[in-house]
Amino acid sequence: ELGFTVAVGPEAETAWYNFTALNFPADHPAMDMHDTLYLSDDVVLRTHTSPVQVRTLQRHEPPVRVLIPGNVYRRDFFDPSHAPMFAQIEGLAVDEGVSFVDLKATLNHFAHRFYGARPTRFRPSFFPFTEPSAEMDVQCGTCNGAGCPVCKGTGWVEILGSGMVHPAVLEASGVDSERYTGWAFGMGPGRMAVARYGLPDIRLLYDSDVRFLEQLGK
Ligand code: 2U9
Repeated sequence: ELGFTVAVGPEAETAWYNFTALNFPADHPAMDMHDTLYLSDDVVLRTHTSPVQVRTLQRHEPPVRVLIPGNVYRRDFFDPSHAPMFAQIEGLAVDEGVSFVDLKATLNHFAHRFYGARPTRFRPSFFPFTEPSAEMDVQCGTCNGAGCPVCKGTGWVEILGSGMVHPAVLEASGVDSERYTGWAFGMGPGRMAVARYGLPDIRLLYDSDVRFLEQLGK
């Protein structure tokens, strides 16, 4: 509805596309073998879909408005609530004169279309690839904000992370950061489903229990 196109890219990525171009400092803990699956010294299974945005910016002059769905890999399967592979949807908009106002308006529009007319809020956050950064919450649909186990008593559920693309990321992708600005977001479809349908546990989505899947299909 908003003019975004869809792009995809490789699941095996160089460390440059996965980390360096995205402004991760060389000693960032995410680059540790403990957190990332390395296929060789400089090739990893991507830990997010962000390398695809870098590739898109390298190939296309702005204006760019793109959505990137895909599977990503992390080594944190030590705790039963984390899976080694999960899906992400990221988005990126880069053009002249793009501001945080565009980020808030677009993400609020999305939240209202997807979750219904529920209040939203933005909280300051940090990511290496965006500055400033913000996480977005939607009012808990299970308790309508009163506080319940689904929202851990807060009345809010986190639905995505976002921010203005860091100038160093634009420059690494071949974009003139004096001329262009951009914003980006990332979210997990599993978490989106939990918030939208009031599911009690994200792991239900991965268990392949036919009794659950039949209810979700309706
Ligand atoms: C480029 C520039 C900026 C993508 C972003 C997030 C914030 C984020 C998490 C959401 C839930 C990952 O699946 S999750 O755990 N992601 O919070 N992602 S901004 O920013 C980009 C991407 C590419 C070139």
